[in-house]
Amino acid sequence: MADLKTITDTLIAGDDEALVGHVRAALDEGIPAGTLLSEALIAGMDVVGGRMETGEMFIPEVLMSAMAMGAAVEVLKPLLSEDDNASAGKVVIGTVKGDLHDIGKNLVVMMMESAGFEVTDLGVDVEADTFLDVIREKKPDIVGISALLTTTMPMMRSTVEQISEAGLRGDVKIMVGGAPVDQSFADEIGADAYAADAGSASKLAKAMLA
Ligand code: B1M
Repeated sequence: MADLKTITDTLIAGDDEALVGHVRAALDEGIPAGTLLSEALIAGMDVVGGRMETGEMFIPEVLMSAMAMGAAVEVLKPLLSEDDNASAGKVVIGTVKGDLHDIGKNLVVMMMESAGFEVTDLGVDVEADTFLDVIREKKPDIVGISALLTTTMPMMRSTVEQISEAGLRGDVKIMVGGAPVDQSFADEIGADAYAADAGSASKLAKAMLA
């Protein structure tokens, strides 16, 4: 019997194989994928974050938890899809320059793809120039920018500024997100939208283009 606490503990321990086994078992027992994601996995990453802050966990251990999280998300991915798969629009997304965090951004990609968006994922540590080049090339409806560090939030601001300075601001809507970002920061830097989590990011993206 796989319970949420076992899953959280296994994620914190960074044991990817055991975690995938527990997640599969929990799904077999009828626990919904969304519950596993939010109440066991994301909750576990929050514990990891707290331990990282207090020095109880170090970067290599945090990375193992992050890798285990990625493996578990792969199992959940097909089950988290939304069904109304009309072609919803084009999205270009990336984590800003200087920031290597991608778990949350990858969840946003997953939810947007499953909601029918064609997503170009630029990965992490993305220069503003790369956003500009890809906006020109792909002509997306929405540009998504993620930042997980307070120290990379200024890069988010500067990326938005550079999109404006390049004369591309009228062509795209900009959505921002990531743990340190909030609505007031999004307003301050002139983004069109802020989403607190992957589910609301995909819903908001649909609403923005409706
Ligand atoms: Co980092 N890290 N980390 N880390 N890390 C945090 C963010 C931190 C809060 C931990 C802590 O101290 N408590 C802290 C930041 C403090 C701050 O800025 N004030 C921190 C730090 C300090 C660092 C380093 C500087 C540590 C060091 O080297 N001394 C370093 C920086 C490296 C760099 O980026 N240059 C670093 C490194 C790393 C690892 C590489 C080890 C690893 C990342 C692995 C990876 O991503 N592949 C890592 C991890 C795993 C974390 C924590 C523990 C977990 C992040 C995560 O994946 N959360 C994190 C603590 C925490 O968040 N509790 C921490 C789960 C994820 C599902 O949530 O990313 O918030 P989140 O995404 C959510 C929403 O934010 C939203 O939707 C997602 C899903 O619902 N969202 C969007 C995200 N992007 C969005 C975009 C949108 C819309 C919504 O629209 C476009």
